[in-house]
Amino acid sequence: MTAHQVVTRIDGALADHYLSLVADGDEQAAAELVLGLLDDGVPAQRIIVDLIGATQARVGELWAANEWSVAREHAATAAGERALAALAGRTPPVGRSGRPFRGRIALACVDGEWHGLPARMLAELLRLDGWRVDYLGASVPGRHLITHLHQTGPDAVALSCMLPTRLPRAHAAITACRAAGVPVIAGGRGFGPDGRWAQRLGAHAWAATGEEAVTRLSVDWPPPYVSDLSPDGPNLGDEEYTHLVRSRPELITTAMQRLAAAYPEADHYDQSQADSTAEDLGHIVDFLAAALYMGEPAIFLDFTRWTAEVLQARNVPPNALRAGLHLIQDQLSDFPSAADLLNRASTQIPKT
Ligand code: B12
Repeated sequence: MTAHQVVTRIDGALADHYLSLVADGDEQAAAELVLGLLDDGVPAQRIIVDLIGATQARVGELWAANEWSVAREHAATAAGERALAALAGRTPPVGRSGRPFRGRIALACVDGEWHGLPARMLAELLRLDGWRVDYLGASVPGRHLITHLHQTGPDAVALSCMLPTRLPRAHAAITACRAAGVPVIAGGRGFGPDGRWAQRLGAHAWAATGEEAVTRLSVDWPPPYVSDLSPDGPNLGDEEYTHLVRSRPELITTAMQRLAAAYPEADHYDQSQADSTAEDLGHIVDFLAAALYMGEPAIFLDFTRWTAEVLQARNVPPNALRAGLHLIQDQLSDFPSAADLLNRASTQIPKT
């Protein structure tokens, strides 16, 4: 593709070219390509969704299939962030054109949620639609979010959660926003298929994509204010959930100490393999805790199924994951729901 070619739509060849730039970590070229598209008249919304967003999804697939290292994924994500920032710099906010804003929105990722780019994309889409957006960034602790609400009095909070493990924190944030009288629109795949967990946590609305959120907020916002949390709310404070959260460090340390006995290949692990294993055990505990909190086995079973595939792509046999599950399960014999879930996860992993 040459610099002077006029491009009016995003097709496969262009997407491949952009992917090759971010694959190379070439932030500058990625940003230039995006600005060139804007100059050629491609709407900013299409660039955000069909190019930057769609490429991120491909980046995820390449990492999961072990074709890309974590470092390469990080560099590509950084290039995507730079391209988005370049685009934002070229499209001034409505307020500067003299037209009034539609309203003001505080947009934040849930505490512990580091997937900032999807939320940043949403921020730009909302801004392009005429909202004043306060983008608070990744991992925003609930108390800081609430302080911000009191200082700025927005019309809505948009809360992003890409990982189900952050749902307990999302619940706390949504509850606090409701108490402050600000309606919440939730989004991100962490809220489950069709956003089914968003409503149970008390969110006023949910949208699958940034564009859907733009439509939702432009046609029927604010929603009728509902002061009570839905009656089938999650098991906040459930004894098993609380135990898992409190004993997380001990569960992982004990599992690591017993690992070589349960899975002899681990005896030869180098430091980085041992670190990855400890990290994976942490994810097992976190997803298990989230599944118990929400009373949703699928949160844990989907995670273990996906982890088995990711490990397989890295030549780690299913038995390694099964051993990890058993090592946690052995420490939870007094916790029937947790033990049952670990058992179910273990039986669904392929034998070889
Ligand atoms: C880049 C990336 C990262 C980067 C994030 C950097 C950054 N600055 O964002 C880093 C390296 C930090 C990362 C870390 C992890 N990641 Co990651 N990551 C990704 C990846 C490849 C891309 C994310 C992205 O930008 N997607 C592009 C956008 C467009 O996706 P989107 O979901 O369609 O976004 C739209 C909607 O979600 C919606 N939306 C988003 N927020 C909101 C909010 C509101 C209010 C509304 C209405 C809508 C809305 O609008 C967006 C725009 O249309 C995805 C794979 C993927 N396919 O998405 C995995 C992915 C999200 N990661 C995953 C995981 C598991 C992890 C880790 C746990 C990995 C690990 N083993 O350590 C950690 C956890 C970190 C943490 N605590 O947050 C999983 C999550 C699985 C799950 N939900 O159970 C995914 C899906 C990979 C997978 N399984 O295929 N990750």
